[in-house]
Amino acid sequence: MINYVTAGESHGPQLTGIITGIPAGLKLDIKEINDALAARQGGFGRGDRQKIEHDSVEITGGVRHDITLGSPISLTIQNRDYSHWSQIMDPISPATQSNTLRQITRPRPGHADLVGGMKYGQSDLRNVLERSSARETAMRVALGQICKQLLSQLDINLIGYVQQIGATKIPEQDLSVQEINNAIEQNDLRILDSNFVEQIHNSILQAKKDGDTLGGVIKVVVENVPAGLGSYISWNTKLDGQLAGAVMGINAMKGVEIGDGFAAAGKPGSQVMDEIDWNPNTGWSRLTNHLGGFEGGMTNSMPLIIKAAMKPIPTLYKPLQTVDIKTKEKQKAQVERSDTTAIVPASIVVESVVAIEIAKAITATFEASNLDRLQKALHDYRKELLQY
Ligand code: EPS
Repeated sequence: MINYVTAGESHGPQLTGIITGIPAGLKLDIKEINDALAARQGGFGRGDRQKIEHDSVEITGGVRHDITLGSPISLTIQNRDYSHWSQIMDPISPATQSNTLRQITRPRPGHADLVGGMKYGQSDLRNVLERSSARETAMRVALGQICKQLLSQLDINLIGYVQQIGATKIPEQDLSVQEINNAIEQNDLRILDSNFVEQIHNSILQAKKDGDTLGGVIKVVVENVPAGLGSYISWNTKLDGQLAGAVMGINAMKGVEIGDGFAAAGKPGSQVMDEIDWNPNTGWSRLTNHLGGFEGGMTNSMPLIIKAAMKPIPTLYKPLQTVDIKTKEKQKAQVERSDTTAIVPASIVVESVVAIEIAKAITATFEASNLDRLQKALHDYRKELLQY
């Protein structure tokens, strides 16, 4: 079964990730992983940090001649910015006056700063900021893209894109993963309709001028997932619950929806349930997909639709009120270099964690030591479902 852990601070030497449970025999496309890392760095509204970084992954275990071995896969991504922070973020040298400069004592509302300091007993909130920073999501993307490549070998494809930035909502279209991919590649906002680009660029520029930030909504579509992943038998085996937890576990997420989500709550059942259909060639399906591909915590063979609401970034250049943790004086919050919006990068992060959770469910359901065997097991299972 797939499991993973990441380590590393935002301005420390590097990010490290280890993922277990990836079958042996998967050919990894490192360029594809690096392309996703580059995409996560991009998008309109990013700050100056991304001019310094050039994220690319180094594989240090679990892979030989670009084929996975079935053993834990370990990855690293260098933080180039560490060269500017090597004294302050030195993991080994004891603290001195000169290497503890740039302390943070004025917590930013909405950031982990204050509560993290209280919980871990930190007098320099940098010790919180460094790990709570969304820099860590670079590694989740690298790990998630390995899972995306595994899913693609099982004919399961997915994509994350941006549905709303600030108050601007992009009208929805019923498109395949490939069509979504083609549409969002046309602009630097990962939105379906490039006609909105100028308006959104202006709103991001305005927010930046105002010292403010913007959030948004991300949508992930997963195609060709077989029915029956997850289970109704216990709350903690429901796959929609696991997905929601993983998505909410991404920095700044404040809401997760499956299918019509909150909108379904206000409609009569007749407009929400997806009527059942059967065809001798394609098997079971639903006439609509309001429930986003889930019934009873299990996939039902319709595309999975997962949405995530991201709050605006809490670091404001026009800071809000806070209280200095040392002097207890009312102050303006610390201003740190940051992004105006990170909704575009977050869409790749959400896609990546969704890929991990689906891959996790598949490798927990079928024998997955080896890719050929897993492919065969899934093929047989799909055939069996067709004959149900
Ligand atoms: C972040 C603050 C900024 C972002 C960072 C997340 O970093 P810095 O303080 O170094 O400018 O750029 O995101 C990344 C570094 C990244 O790679 O996504 C924060 O406080 O969460």
